[in-house]
Amino acid sequence: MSEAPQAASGAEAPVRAGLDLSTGLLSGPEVVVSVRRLASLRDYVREPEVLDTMDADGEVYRVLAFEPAPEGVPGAVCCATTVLQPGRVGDEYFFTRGHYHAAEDRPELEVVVRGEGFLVLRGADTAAWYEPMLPGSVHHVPPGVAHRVANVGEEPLVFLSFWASETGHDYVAIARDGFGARVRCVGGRPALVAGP
Ligand code: M6P
Ligand code: ZN
Repeated sequence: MSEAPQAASGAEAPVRAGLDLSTGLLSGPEVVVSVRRLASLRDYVREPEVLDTMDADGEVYRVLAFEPAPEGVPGAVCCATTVLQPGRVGDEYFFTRGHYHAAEDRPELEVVVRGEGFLVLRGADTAAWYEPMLPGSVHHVPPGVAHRVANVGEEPLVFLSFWASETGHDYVAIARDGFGARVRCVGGRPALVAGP
């Protein structure tokens, strides 16, 4: 029979962040919450005039981030929970802005806790493609690949992301050029549709 593990002697270190394994939500004194509301996505959606008829203050997604080192500074692994609400602007499903990494050689990992989504990916010289996101699915975003998530289900999409602290976010190219494709409802089903 194995013996019970002995407690190590010395001072107890505080837990810096906690993950609720059933909901996927991160919490703790170092977790920073950012909320993104509909109005801030006006320049990103296909039909801004439809967005103008909706609740500008409505929450589209929030990010609960635990970043042990500041963005751009090497030395830590960061993680975040993203909670992306269900909904559409016209036929376009709610989505995260999407970004390249400032450090082009840095990848990212996404793990889905709950909901259904499309992980939309594109390289600087490649057309967009996607991976379906389902509870438990794990997605590797290779270096140099822009990534955006759309919620194609009827409940909040909750996923965890992991990246190195030196990675950095670069929003400029996506804000200007988009992904060249959008996740839209076509005949009652989600599809990645090419177009600006
Ligand atoms: C995931 C990660 C984060 C990102 C967030 C929201 O949690 O990729 O790094 O910040 O999604 O996406 P965006 O920054 O593109 O709005
Ligand atoms: Zn990223």
